[in-house]
Amino acid sequence: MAEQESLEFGKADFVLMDTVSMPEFMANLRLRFEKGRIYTFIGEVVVSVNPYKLLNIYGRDTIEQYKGRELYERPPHLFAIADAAYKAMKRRSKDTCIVISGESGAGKTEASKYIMQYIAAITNPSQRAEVERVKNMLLKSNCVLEAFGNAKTNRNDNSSRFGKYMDINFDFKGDPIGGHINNYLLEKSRVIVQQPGERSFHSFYQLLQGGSDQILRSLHLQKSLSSYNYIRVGAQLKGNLKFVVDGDTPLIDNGKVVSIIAELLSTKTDMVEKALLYRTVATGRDIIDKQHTEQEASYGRDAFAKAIYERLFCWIVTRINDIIEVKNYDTTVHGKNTVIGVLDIYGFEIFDNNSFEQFCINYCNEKLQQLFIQLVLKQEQEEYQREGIPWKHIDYFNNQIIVDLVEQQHKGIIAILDDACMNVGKVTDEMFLEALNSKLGKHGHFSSRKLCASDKILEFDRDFRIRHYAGDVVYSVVGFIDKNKDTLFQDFKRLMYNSSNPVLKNMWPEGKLSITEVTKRPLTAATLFKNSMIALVDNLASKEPYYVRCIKPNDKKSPQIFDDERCRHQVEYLGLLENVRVRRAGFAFRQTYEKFLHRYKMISEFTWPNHDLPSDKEAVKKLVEHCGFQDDVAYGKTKIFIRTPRTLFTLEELRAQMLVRIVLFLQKVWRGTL
Ligand code: AOV
Ligand code: MG
Repeated sequence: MAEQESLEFGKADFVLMDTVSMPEFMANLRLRFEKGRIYTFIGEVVVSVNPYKLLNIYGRDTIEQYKGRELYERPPHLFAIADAAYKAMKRRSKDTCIVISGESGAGKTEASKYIMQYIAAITNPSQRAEVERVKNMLLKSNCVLEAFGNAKTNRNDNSSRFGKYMDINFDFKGDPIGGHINNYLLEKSRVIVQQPGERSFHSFYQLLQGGSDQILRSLHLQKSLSSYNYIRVGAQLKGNLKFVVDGDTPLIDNGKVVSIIAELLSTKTDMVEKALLYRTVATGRDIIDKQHTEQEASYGRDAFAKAIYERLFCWIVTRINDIIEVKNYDTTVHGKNTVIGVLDIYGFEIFDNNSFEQFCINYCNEKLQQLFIQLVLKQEQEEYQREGIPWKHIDYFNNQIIVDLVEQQHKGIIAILDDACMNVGKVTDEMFLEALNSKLGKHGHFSSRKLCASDKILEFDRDFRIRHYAGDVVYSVVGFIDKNKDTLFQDFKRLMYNSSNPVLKNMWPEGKLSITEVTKRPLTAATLFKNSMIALVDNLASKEPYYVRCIKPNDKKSPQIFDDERCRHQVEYLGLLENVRVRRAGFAFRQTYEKFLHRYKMISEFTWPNHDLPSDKEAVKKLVEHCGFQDDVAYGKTKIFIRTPRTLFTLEELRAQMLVRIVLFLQKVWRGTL
């Protein structure tokens, strides 16, 4: 547990609470927030409350205070957890990961950046040029990814619209030698449409407002945001690609735009026009060009725009990965290359209108919560088992039931959605909802208005509700089928593959397939996402995890308001109280016998300056009995476990008193006055 700060700042570790109760937890959290102490430990977990103002707690001097120190020696901070993960990696050659969770706007992305900065600051003391280059790239990649992958939402002005997991590789000296970024499902629908009050990705505005006249001219762009349909805030439009209908056939309204698109994509105008208005279909042995309806043409255009942006984003990530990948590291010569992973993903979110994207994002948060539950419990249990100490079970709300509701094979929502998408013939979102209702109607965490007979608005029923671990969310089914199928006509892929720009061509390798070779049933968006989440969780579970649990203090982005109701809700669903209980029901503090002796041996004559007992374990037993703490400890195979924090503080006090006596004694020796 953390070094005690003055009590005026509250308890630095929730484990120190007099009673484990919600009121006491909340009172401590509020007090610390109001005093600018935004971090508090629960053992090795950092609870963070978004301060919504710049705090002077991330500078060089603070970094120095945490470098190489033990977790409980300094006040709670992200740096303490970063240092713990780093030490475990360096001293014990463990792959570790830092999992940052919390709802949208709670401060995950900011926390991940401070953690990266800390790791960069404490490594490479010898200033090796290659390591400096890698560190720079790791740090600077962030702002590029935020430009292209973050956007203003109604919850957060700089909301991550993609998930990010970054591995940092270290050499045997503990210096970063490379890294790798995995990105998860970019919310590409934002390219074409945003909810009221929200914006598209930052990059569009940065380009239009910050791009030089020359760049804008070369891209045929105008500075005014209102010119563009996809990012406008409701104004006159010029220069967008629209379709007009002549009889049944759509025509392109503004031919000039097509030639601009062709120029920018390094392809030919007539080919762009053809891809926009026709699609190639195979009917039996014949291959024909089928003309789009206006609706199909508009769908195709939007799908194309989304796909271009998504592939651009993935291309940027690949480029960054190429630059930061570990090069010339021979493990047979240099020893093991170890990893710290940092996970910063989109947080749980509820909007006025929730769609497929929120469904995926919230499912992802369910997976992470499940991982937290498993690892926090599992780790404790395993530690007690390993050390041969009996374990008392603590009850949790286990959200596995919701994870199953979403991802279970054949029965879960994703399986039902995929089934609907596989149907030949026209499948509507309503039919998908019907299937959900009939298959999941009895599930305790699923409901929909249609299932409630008393509801009068049955006709307009288009939504279903999931009772998530973090709250109820109503999802509109509108668009689920299209977004899950994520169809992009092969004609667009071929168009891009035939671009004379090699970068573009490389982004669209499947464009070389003819219509008869195209996979008829590619994996759906939800299934791809599910698979990537399962792989992510497996990866995290294989590492030693460190947790940061972020809390959003209010919905107004205010540095002053601590909204009790909102905070209590988050404390509840994050399971923080249970976390404290697990920590306390077990043992609040544990340390290897060797380290324990190193720190406290001066408080007993049996161990100071050295002991003559057969083992460190025996010496620790003697010391503990000498101090009278034997009822509050358990002896594991390699570690001593102390139940109550008070014992540890008493030990610390005894140590401090003894240090003073030793110093006084030494002074006397030096002065010759003894
Ligand atoms: P998120 O990552 O958790 O949301 P952010 O890290 O983007 O949330 O934080 C939201 C905003 O809160 C930031 O833009 C800052 O203005 C402020 N903030 C957060 N942490 C700090 C801090 N330590 N110090 C000062 N200001 C802070 V989302 O990406 O929406 O789930 O998808
Ligand atoms: Mg974020």
